[in-house]
Amino acid sequence: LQPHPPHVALFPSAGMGHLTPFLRLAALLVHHHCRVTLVTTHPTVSLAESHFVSRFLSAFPQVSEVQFHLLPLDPSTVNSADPFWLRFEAMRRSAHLLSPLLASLSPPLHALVFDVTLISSVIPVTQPLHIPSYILFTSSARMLSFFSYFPTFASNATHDSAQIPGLTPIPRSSIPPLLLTSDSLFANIVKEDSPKVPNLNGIVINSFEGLEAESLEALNGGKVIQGLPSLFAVGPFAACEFERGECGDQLKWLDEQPTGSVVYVSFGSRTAMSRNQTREIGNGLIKSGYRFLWVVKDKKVDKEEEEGLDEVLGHELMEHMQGKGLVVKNWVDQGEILRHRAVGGFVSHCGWNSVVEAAWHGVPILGWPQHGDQKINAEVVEMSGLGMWVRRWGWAEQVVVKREEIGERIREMMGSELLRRKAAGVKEEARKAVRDGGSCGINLMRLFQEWKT
Ligand code: BUP
Repeated sequence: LQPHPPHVALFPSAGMGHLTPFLRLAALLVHHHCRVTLVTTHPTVSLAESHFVSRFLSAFPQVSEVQFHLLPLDPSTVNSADPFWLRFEAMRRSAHLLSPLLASLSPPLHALVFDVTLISSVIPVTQPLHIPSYILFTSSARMLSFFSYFPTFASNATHDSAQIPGLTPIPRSSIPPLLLTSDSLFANIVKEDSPKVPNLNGIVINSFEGLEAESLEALNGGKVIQGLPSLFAVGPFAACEFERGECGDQLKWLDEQPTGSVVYVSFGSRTAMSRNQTREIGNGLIKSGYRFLWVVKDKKVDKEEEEGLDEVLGHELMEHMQGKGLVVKNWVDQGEILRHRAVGGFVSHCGWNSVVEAAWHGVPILGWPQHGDQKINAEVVEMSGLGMWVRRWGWAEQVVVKREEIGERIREMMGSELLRRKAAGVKEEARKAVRDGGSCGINLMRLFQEWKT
């Protein structure tokens, strides 16, 4: 036990994709005897977030919670209608209110670890209080490279690819479309925050060499930008015990399926597909000939999910799917599903947490990026050997991908012995990273060393 364990506050932003790695990091820090304070914002945008925070706080009574109250946001002053983005902006505009909360914490903080979308609003709070500022970057190291390099890229954004030193070029078609849309909220946040990366004390990331050797090497070698602060790759984060949800029926069904025979399909916590596309996916799954476990989301925010599967999928499709798979509305315990021996492939939007979870379990991915950083993450999936993706499928809502094509690509992924072997190799690397003497422990120790001084 350390005589004076570091006291670290964590300040996540909105959405499960951001909250999940923060709470997994918090669990890791508690495990290493750090004193942890969690800054929470209520009400959360989604129900999934509030359940997750409650479960975490009950599992870790030693973690203190500080509730952060937001100023009201006039949506007409923000160029976005996405509830998660509106929350990001509300948090940015309210960040100065953190100052008295952080100053009153005892013992004083060794570090504040916050979300990437808060860089330019939180640094003015932490600097006068002499609290070292770290971000937990919630996406891939490849995306971090692009984010850090963005000021240079934006100075000549007509290029047909981002040529980041040390990295395989990122084609323009993989860059989040909102970043190429001047005056979008996303573009404005990234324009404001990315030049301030060198002002941070450090960057923590949920990644590891076996998944992202190229980007981690370029970032650590100082190739991407000058003045990048220390990078701590403490991944892979796998689902923790406190996250376990009710999924008895699904596990029972999976238990009855042969090993590697089921394709798991989920597009993450904040992608609502069009009805048309959803029904093509259903028919595509039937055409694939494989058993499936499919999470259907009809609304971006779970609080608004009102209609049942019959309405979303239509009665006819529901009938056709009978006996061929399991369809679940809105949410499953993904950690439990991915670790089940029956699951042989994952059709994923390539949200970063999902990618790392698939890597942890060695489940091959058929990537179908929908928004934001997901194509850049899909490139990582392909480069690492963890899976494949179909570039011509485009962004969500650009085209409706037809059932024949979906079925065919699923068969390709599920039938590929090569993908299975490569994904197993990535899993082995993931497990190596968290073993004694692995990169996760080494980088955590480096971090604790900084927090001690
Ligand atoms: Br949906 C769903 N169960 O049914 P990502 C998600 N998750 O456990 P996102 C479940 O939420 P962005 C479900 O395991 C992962 O840890 C999943 O994060 C879990 O995608 C997390 O994969 C989702 O990063 O966010 O939420 O779309 O793309 O914004 O990072």
